Amino acid sequence: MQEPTPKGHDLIVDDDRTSITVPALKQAILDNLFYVVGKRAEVATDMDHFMALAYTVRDRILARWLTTKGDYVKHHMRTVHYLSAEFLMGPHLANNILNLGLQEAVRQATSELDLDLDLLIKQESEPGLGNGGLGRLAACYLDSLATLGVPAMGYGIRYEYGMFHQTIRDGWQVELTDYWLRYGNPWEIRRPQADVEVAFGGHTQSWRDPFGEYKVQWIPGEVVKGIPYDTPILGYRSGVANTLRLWRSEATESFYFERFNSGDYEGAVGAKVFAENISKVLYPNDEEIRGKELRLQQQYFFTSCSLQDMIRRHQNAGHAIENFHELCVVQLNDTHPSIGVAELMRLLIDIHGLGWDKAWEITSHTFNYTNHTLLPEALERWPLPMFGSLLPRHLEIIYEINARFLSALRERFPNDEDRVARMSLIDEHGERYVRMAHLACVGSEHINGVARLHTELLKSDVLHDFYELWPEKFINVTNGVTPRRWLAVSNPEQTELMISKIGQDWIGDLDRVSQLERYAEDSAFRADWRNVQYAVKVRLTQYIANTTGIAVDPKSMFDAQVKRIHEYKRQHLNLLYILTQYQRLKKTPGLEIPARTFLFGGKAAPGYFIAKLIIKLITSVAEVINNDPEVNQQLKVVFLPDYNVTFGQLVYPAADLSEQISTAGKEASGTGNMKFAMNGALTIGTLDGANIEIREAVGHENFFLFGLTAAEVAAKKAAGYHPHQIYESNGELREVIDSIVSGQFSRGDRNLFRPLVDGLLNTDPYLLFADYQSYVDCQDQVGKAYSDQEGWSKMSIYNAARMGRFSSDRSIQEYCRNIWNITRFGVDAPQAPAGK
Ligand code: 8GP
Repeated sequence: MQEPTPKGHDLIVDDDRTSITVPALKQAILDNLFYVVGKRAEVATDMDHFMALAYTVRDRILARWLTTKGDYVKHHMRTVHYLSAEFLMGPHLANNILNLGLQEAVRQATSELDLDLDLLIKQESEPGLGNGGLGRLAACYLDSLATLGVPAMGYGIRYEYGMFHQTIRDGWQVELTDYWLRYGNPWEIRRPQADVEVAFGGHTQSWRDPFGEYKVQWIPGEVVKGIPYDTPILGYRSGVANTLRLWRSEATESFYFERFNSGDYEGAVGAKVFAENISKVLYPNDEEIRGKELRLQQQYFFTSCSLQDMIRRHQNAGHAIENFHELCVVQLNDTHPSIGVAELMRLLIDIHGLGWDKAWEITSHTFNYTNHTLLPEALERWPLPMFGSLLPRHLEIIYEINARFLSALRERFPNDEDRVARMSLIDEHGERYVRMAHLACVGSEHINGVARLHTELLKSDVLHDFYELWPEKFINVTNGVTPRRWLAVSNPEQTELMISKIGQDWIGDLDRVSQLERYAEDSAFRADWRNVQYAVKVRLTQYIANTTGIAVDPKSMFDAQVKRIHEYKRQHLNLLYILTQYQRLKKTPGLEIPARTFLFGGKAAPGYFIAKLIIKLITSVAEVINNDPEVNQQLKVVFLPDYNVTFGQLVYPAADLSEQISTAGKEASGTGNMKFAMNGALTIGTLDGANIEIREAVGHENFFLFGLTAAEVAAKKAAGYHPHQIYESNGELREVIDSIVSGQFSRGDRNLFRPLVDGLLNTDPYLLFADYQSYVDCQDQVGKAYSDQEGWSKMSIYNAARMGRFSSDRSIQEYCRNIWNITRFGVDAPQAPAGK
């Protein structure tokens, strides 16, 4: 074997760790099985073989990874640091095989070893280190950053327990812990030599140094260690592999032993528990987390680790601290890492000795903030006493930032103390809070929303005062999703058909998918399109049968709503239509409607009672309808338990109809809407989030629109909304609501669903009743349209062909151009081999 040389392309040595010939891959799988997994082939399990294959693939990424890192340093490239409390990566194996261009070779090698590649792929437990949209967006963005060759690094937390697993017992959601690391994680590399220390609690001391300069020292109460775990993020055929660096918290030996040696055993154990708890578990809340100290510890922990790491790498590369913001740009994925603004100030002033003004210049040119929600209750704020006792030095810094900010504000808007109070970093109405969104706004160069409407609503409403002060900071970047995972990996059947007509360039450049448009008018292609769709539906049908025991008909329309369960997303509006159809069928047996299978999937935050009750109502309605022979040939309702990325990969390709039915003005963007449409599903949706832009792109005639606009919603609420009147005046709605209350779906229990129904009748904050008739009419139109299969296929193809804009590659290019000021892409790294 040749000795690898330490530089650039020469790192690729054609040996059994890098060669991609089929015999070499076979040999490598066997070698890894024996030497890394420690098993003989005769006794190896599917999991052992998965591990051996994963190491084989990782070996083929490593040269690209190390070369990429080296190139970024060598060329002094401006680098994006994407800070996110969540990265919902999904399983890596199939995606890495695709991005390496090794699909055919690996399939051949495994089959010659008598291994079933699809079965091995299924062994991988997904790292569920996120709740939903925000975490999955971070993962799509990492894929695009590497594909485009943007110098970038993801930073987050290596939660030991990720998003809980959901099972359904007696129709209710039950949460089980997710120990995703049980069998080990073949993708990550622990780097203990790059550890950092993070302090908490204690107090500060200040003094004047001999030159009269004001100095502060933080004497912490606890110190913990952050250990980085690195995962390579390979671009699609780009030759680039960026890094996702996740931090694990551990006890520092010194703190532990100090207490141990002085006989304070409890204290020693306590310090260890404190430290290890920080990265123990992901909070399973998708929008709102209130006052949880551990959550603030997590946020500060990973943000501080990441900033210290960035500074160290910056200085190790020979750069002066004063130039930090020229080479390092930070994107704050929501307010979760926004404590970084105060932390970078602390590091620059207290540790690196810069003055306030220079430190502020650097800080305010380093950060950018993405907002992901319009729900006012989801804007993070921390009770001041808790914040001050956990981060005393940061509170002082925030006070100082605030004092300077407010005095500038008073100069600009004299005699407007209401405005000052509204914009202050400290909420002083009653109990005092630190407002994290305000800290992010003040400390960031750019602030962005995630769809056009969302950004407009930030400007006009949620962050209106900041927009008036700094209009130039606000920018829109509509979300996107990666066509690699969400089309090429998850829908091989459709991908194959598309490649046969328009080649494969669209996988790396989704604008090219528009070439598919001309096939919409080709009836032979439409027939192929339907056959592919049918095959994909059969795949999901088998899965549904295996997991839920429910038999669904792949010829029925698959109508899917998969996303977190939340009142504003209105899974219960979908239910109201299902029940309307149910009542109609009961009244008029044999009513001509196309058979439909309603698919639901999604988790409810464990403490969110109404969301859990919505799940119970879905499963209860499913039980009644699926077992009613009068209707169950035409209607089926399925709740798919434990919805996650892996599962999404099965559902998006199989859907005919995508439900995007949030109350207008509530869904910041949505990204599931994009995944469905790319896979050829038609959307029924409101003018909310990115639906608006999707409808513009695919054409109004290829989208089922209903409901009030955001402006109409606001006007209706302002005028006084009376859902009870709608209930009184709409016969079908009244029957549906009465049937729920009657106990028809709760074995006679008239109280079970009362909290849900009473909420709708009395306040209905998400305007289900106001949109009910419009939704029902629109759904009836959908049914009619589906009966015309030729017409439906045309619309489906137009949807798939016009989704180029919603690739996360486009979003990332916009971030590079409009926010990060990154113009240099790519590295010297060797390109991935050609091939499928
Ligand atoms: C989500 C938004 O609800 C969704 O519309 C958007 O597409 C997605 O972010 C990506 O931009 N927001 C969250 O997931 C969110 O706020 N999660 C926080 C609790 C973590």
